[in-house]
Amino acid sequence: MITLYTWGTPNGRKVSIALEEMGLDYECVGIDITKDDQFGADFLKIAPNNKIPALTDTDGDVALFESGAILMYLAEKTGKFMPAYGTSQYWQMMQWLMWQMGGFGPMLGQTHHFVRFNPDVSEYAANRFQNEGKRLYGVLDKHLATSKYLIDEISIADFAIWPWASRFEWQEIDLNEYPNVLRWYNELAARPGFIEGYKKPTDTGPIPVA
Ligand SMILES: N[C@@H](CCC(=O)N[C@@H](CS)C(=O)NCC(=O)O)C(=O)O
Repeated sequence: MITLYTWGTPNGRKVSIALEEMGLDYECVGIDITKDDQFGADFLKIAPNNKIPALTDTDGDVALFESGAILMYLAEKTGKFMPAYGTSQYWQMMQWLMWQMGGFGPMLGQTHHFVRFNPDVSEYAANRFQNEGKRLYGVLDKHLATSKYLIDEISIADFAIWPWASRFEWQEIDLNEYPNVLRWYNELAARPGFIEGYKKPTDTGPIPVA
């Protein structure tokens, strides 16, 4: 049995979208990070970094945190959404997954703090993270001008990046300025796996439309 410990955030939705797209059975446990559930003793045993998402799988006695590691585990388990190890497509996929984990997620997460939630605390920080966010959207747009997905086929790299783009309103990003991102974003937003995965652990309303 797979259990996903999650909350309705981009990092959490990466994994619920992957589970839906892969057609795996799973149960969801809501970890309300606005109420400090992530510091509960039982959760910390699975996720000592006190952040969602985390996942356990009784098939293999697995307990994992870090969304990138969880996506790779699920792709390996199912043989879906990840090219064969060692192929050039595998390394291209890995490159974009790492780009998300090291840049698109962390930088946009800071944009949420300094542009949306605390716009007055530091003009320097707000400008720095918003400019970096725009630069990253530009990189993504340029790549998607010649590639349908992050690699030739839809992969866990798309599952990792898309939920961060779905917060474009919080980031004060106009997706119409990034037409290739918009095309990719809308196509994925219409997939049943994305629609269902976006609702976990509780339905917070429809996917934002740009
Ligand atoms: N690198 C981690 C980041 C996870 C993360 O930042 N989770 C946030 C929600 S999106 C969280 O649980 N925050 C609670 C806290 O920092 O106490 C991953 O990709 O899994």
